Amino acid sequence: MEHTGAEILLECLKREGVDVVFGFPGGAVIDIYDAIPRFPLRHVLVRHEQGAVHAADGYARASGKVGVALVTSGPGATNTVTGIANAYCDSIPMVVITGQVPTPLIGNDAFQEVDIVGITRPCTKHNYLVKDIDQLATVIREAFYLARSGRPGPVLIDLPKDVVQAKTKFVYPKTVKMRSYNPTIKPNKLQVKKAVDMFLAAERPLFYVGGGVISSDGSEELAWLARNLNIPVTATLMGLGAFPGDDPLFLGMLGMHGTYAANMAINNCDVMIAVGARFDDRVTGKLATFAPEAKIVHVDIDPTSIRKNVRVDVPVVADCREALKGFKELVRERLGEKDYKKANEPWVVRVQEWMKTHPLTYRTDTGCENEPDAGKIKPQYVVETIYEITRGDAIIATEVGQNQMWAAQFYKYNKPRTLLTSGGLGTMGYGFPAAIGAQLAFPDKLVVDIAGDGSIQMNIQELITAVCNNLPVKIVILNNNYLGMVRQWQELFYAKNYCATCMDAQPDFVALAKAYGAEGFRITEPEDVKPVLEEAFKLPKAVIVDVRVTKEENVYPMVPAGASLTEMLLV
Ligand SMILES: Cc1ncc(C[n+]2csc(CCOP(=O)(O)OP(=O)(O)O)c2C)c(N)n1
Repeated sequence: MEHTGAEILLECLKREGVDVVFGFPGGAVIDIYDAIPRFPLRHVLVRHEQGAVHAADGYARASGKVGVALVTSGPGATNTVTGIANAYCDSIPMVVITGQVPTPLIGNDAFQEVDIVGITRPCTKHNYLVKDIDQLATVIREAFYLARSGRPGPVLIDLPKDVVQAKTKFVYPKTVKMRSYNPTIKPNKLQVKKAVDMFLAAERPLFYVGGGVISSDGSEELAWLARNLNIPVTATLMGLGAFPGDDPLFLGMLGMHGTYAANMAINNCDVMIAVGARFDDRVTGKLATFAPEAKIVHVDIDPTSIRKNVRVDVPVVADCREALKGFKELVRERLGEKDYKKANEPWVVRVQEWMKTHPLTYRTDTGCENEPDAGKIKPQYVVETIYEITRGDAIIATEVGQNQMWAAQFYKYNKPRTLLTSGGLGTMGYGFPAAIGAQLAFPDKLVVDIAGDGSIQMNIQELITAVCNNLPVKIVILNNNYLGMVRQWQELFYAKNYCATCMDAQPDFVALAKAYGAEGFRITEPEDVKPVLEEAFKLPKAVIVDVRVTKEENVYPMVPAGASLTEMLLV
């Protein structure tokens, strides 16, 4: 029996274990939509294609599975580019299926034609234009394999309309054979030994961990090593949750808005064990002065990441979990040699002293002398309260800006996959659709998007997606009437020239929530923060909480761009 391209696509999705697809229809994919009701697949109709890709991304980050988005050709496809680039920067497994004009029309400036394969070449792990229906099943199988294996990432499949309509026999390839693609999963034993020798001999070792620990499910191995050897841990924004945020060995985030203790530890460590992190400029600050005393072990599944930004003494190319497992096995054998825990104690004491003398904190006066009518609520207090209410047992998504940094600093992520945030690209408008994706993956979990008043407006249209799918996502807007993070830079480095960052003209977020069929609350007094958030979190529906916070609050510590990590501006 023969099947259409549309049926083959949907059958392949079923076999890949896909249970939800985020999408938006159009002429080039109408045949796929015609077939969807015949398959056991939940299709979530978003209101903008960017929302579809971010939702697929949030679903993937929260669940560890491949997220899937389906859109039409032309503008449907171009609307996905930001979401694809976002997933690419953060190594998130995703398959994006775009419709394309029929093959005979490709290159003819046909209606709704764009070269999406060309456009997304630099921001996909791989992409395909399927010209022959007999290749379709193989391409889909490969696409999922590529998206989830090695360094994960987004893969795009462009499907011309005639291929979707054509018919052929369905053959699902049993295995994937790609000669040129063979990620190294197991670490080289010699390199593992060199690394272990190096950090066991260290006096001031430090783990610097990133998203690779989370995506490889390496957290348990990391915790075992850190605790058995007494090695402090700092994480990137993407790495938050890889190691329990409330563990005494955890120093918080490092880098531009990292903690004093983390940045000082970087500056003073003698061996740095970097795992699944890529030495991004927001983390390193001035490269020439980064970790000046440290020998560096760098574990990454992507060999091109190693030595890209910093000199590395011991490269370990492997899946992070496999590498950590390798370290653990060797360390276990050598635990009797010396009391490593005790040996590292003076260093841990020193690091913890930095935590005590310079904890994450904020001023409790409003600091807004020029704005007597400014809110009295501190945004950091709101994040702390969210943590207090949820006891860390929520999935937190964030937008981008100050809200994101406060969410990173003042909420403790004790488990992996509980923070969904746009790390590499820094995409305003990411958090809310990502929260929708996470809520679909975990219908019974509390999912909260910590938002800024600017960012939330970038994909606010997805509120109706949440409402009509009964997704009780909560949005907490830290409403400072500013594009706060840019305003902070203008204040500190551009003589307070607040050009184009004031957001005084705003929608009524409470009325807006209600217009979409969601619930809305506004908080203007500090004493209302806890009870109103508690009430909002209990409601079994989507909610916006508009919290009027102090307007000119800054995120501290701050390392000015290009400065050394020790040159922190403190509260
Ligand atoms: C799509 C996009 N456009 C512009 C920026 C630049 N940018 C970074 S943070 C920021 C301000 C965000 O303001 P808001 O969402 O209100 O959050 P706040 O910083 O006030 O918490 C801007 C404009 C961005 N990151 N993403």
